[in-house]
Amino acid sequence: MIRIYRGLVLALLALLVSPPAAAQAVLTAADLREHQSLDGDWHWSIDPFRDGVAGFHGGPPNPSTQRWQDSIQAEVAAKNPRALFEFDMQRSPVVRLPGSWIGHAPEMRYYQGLVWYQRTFIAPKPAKDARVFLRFSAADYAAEVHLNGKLLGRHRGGFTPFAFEVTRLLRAGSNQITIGVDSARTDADVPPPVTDWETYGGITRSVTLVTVPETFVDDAWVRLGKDGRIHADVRLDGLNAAGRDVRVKIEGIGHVDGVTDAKGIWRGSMTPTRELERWSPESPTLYDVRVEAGNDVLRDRVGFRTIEVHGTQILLNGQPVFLRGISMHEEELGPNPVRAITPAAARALLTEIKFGLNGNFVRLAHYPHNEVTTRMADELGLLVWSEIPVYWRVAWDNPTTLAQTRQMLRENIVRDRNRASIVLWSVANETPVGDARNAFLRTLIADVRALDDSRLVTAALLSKRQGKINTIDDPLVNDLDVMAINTYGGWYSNDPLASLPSNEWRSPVEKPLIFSEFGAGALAGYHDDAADPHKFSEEFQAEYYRQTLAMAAKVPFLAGMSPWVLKDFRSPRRQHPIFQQGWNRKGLISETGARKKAFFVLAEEYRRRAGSQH
Ligand code: GCB
Repeated sequence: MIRIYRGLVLALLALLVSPPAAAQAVLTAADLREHQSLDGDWHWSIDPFRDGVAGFHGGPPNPSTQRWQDSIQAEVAAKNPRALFEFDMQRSPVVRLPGSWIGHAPEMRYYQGLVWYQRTFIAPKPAKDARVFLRFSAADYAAEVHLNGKLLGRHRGGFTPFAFEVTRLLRAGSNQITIGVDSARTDADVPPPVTDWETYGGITRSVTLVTVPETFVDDAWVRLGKDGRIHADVRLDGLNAAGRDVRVKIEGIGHVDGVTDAKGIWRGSMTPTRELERWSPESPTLYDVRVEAGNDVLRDRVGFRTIEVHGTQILLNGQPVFLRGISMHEEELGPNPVRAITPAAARALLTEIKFGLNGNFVRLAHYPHNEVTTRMADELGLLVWSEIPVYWRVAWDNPTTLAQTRQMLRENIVRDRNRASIVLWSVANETPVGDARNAFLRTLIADVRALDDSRLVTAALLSKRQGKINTIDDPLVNDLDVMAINTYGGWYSNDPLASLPSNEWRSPVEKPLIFSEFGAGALAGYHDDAADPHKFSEEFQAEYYRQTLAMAAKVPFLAGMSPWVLKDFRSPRRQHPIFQQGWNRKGLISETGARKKAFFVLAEEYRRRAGSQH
């Protein structure tokens, strides 16, 4: 008993002496900054009972299970015959990161819990006027990070970046980094434990050491306002952040100068000295942008465009645009994806949308995707719907859930608000109407507007159907710029497909609507040429698309669609032994990229719509 008590006191003291830091920097456009990649070979070790986090009585973990110890376990044991380790990170197996652990070994396929990763790296001693941050593009779902035996901090939320300053902790020469990643989620998390997709626990995105000058541009947001001027918000971090000269330069367009306030913040705007080539899917022009402050230069590639709503239309650069889209998960093509999105993997998926389907829009469901993907959308010219995983059953009354969700939303928006491709921020998917839910989502909507007033806010809502009449009766429509509905008549209902076009849609407000989902499953290669084809055949899916598209064509306030879904994706809840085998089969292409019949139906519809748009 006394030992347990002593353990607890020690644990509390340790917390007081070195409180685990929250993520410490935004590091906008970090992927374009000078950095050392820590991707590559890492040792890994599972810890199913979390012995590395706490002892079995709940106190601090026993030294024999502390994976992050700054030691070479075999050397310690060689010198000290009584040393006890119940792990040995340096002799644990090695995998290449980033990539989910579901690909590490067959027994990891459905593992939910804690896994430790460790590697060493050589770093020079940081220059006197430099600062170094350890940045994670994402770790799914919760992470704790240790450098040379010291806890740097923790992060929760598997889809957004976080960074810890390590300037003073780095050793000249060899350094050891250890990360505990825990994929288990509770009802208080977003997303909650039950979803319709694979969790992909682990370090799924790049790890880098980013070097910046002592005072640096931590955040810069540069965009075109509806007034035709370019606006910039800049925030410096460091000892000399206040009263500092700042210059924002746009290649071939001009520059604007200013001085930061006492908090290191400067906001300014400029009239472009030359006609801007506006970014659009047809012409995805990006400009080199430099934000200069003291010794720091932050570089980014930014497109300039406007997006707004007029009545039931969405206007891109002042012109009505119909969003010819598709939804997709973050999962690379191939028989055995591990959520490792390289630029080539992102390009392969987005190219299929842009040039295969004749699309101009992608819904990145159901959580913030890799920054590689949003950059690729900028480059290729695809409008983007970006969302956070407020999905199905969320703990609306739990203040911790709300706080965590707001943090995730902020991290997503701040990471990506320089991406011209992103036009919609979505705050939820298929959440049942109720007071607590409405209040929760309204807080998020207000946050979006405070963080970024230049884009549109949406959410995928549920609708009500009586006979042939579908009504959007969610009070949230009043708060959103664009309404969105997921509709599965004919797939999850027994309606004959031929009856779908006679469905009618009614809206309580004069706003644009997007069909953010509709879809039907089909196993690539399964054909049924009967007049009334069976579900899961390519023919059923193709006919479902024909009829649903005919329904959509009759909705006057429809401004776009992102059917479900580009590619078959892993979903542990989809266990039909013949048709699904752990995959949600609503893809228009199979997991390896084979195009199903419905692909061509949608591609033809989009070709027709693209033609009539000019
Ligand atoms: C939905 C969900 C999506 C599912 C899809 C389906 O409404 O938003 O996450 O995967 O339906 O296939 O049922």
